[in-house]
Amino acid sequence: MYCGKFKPRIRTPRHRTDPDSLPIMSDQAHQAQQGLSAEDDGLLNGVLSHQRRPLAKAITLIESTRADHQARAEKLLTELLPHSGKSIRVGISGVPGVGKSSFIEVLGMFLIERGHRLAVLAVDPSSSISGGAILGDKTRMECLSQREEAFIRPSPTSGSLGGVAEKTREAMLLCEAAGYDIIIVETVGVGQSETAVANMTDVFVLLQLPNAGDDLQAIKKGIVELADLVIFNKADIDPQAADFAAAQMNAALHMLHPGSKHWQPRVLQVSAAKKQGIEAFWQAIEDYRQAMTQSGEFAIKRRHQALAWTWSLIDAGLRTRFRHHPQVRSALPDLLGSVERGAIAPALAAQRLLGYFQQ
Ligand SMILES: Nc1nc2c(ncn2[C@@H]2O[C@H](COP(=O)(O)OP(=O)(O)O)[C@@H](O)[C@H]2O)c(=O)[nH]1
Ligand SMILES: [Mg+2]
Repeated sequence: MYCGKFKPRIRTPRHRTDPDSLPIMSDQAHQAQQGLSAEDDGLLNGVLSHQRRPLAKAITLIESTRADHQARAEKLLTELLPHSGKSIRVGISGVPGVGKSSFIEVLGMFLIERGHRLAVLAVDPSSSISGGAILGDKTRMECLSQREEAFIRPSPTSGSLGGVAEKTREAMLLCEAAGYDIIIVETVGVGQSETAVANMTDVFVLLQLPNAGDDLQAIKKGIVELADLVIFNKADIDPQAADFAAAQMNAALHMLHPGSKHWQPRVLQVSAAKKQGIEAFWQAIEDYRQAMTQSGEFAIKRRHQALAWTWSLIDAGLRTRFRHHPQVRSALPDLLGSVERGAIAPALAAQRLLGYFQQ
């Protein structure tokens, strides 16, 4: 495979790894760091000096369900958090076969040539069931994966609390601390993964095929309402069909999508295979970022996302504790059975179980 279609530009990269630009640790940070083992200290410094291997190891640590690993991961995250946040987080969603991997590969090469560094994370709701069949088979991204400026991480199997995206958010923060200025979170159109990804990214992109069936599915499932950009890929196959689909989607978006005061969702056409429309796509992302930053919405959205994330972790944590509570555990099967048989009202069963939990 030939990996160099975009002509390299002769100009200084904007985001190269310059030792002088790396964060210098404050005394306070040094003190806090005392809590880290020598090994984790190595990981911390490795991540902060933009190395891929320590980053991969740090992500493995946060993905681990072992209690001792989680304690280490928590400390590491605390150290790295102040260095996160300086990126644009792009969610990309679409059904298997729409061309997500192909598009991200081409987009990634385009961005690297403009001096960016990008991390690609996958959220795959199938991974815990099938070992990642939906995304895993084709996430190779051959050209991109050879580049030092790219970090590609397939989906972890689902985390201890069962959420598909549970660890992806933390992985994203680690990637930011490792100097990636563009984070792409890829997901398939299955289950709740789209909402989860839309809730952790700044801009949500829906990749579509230029045929009406695909549009209707997305509209029916309410995904279109999440999208800031709708992209028709494979526009090379039948340009007329792509024009038609784009026009229809435009009309649908005007009806369905409330948009925001400063951004109305856009529809674009691309071809990952022919490397067409990539520059226009990135321009739309830049326009979005500019409009949202100028209006202050960018920061507000991130703050809301952080709060919502905190609550969803609390919800998940409470649920786990609830299920592990000894009295709840022993009473649960009988009470649920009674609810099923109609012998007890759901409200009463819930009230009793919550009562045990409070004891
Ligand atoms: N003609 C054409 N084929 C494409 C385009 N983008 C992707 N494909 C093909 O569509 C298939 C699925 O692409 P892939 O990137 O694996 O899709 P994913 O499952 O969404 O990641 C592959 O055979 C690609 O070569 C495109 O723009 N035009
Ligand atoms: Mg793929």
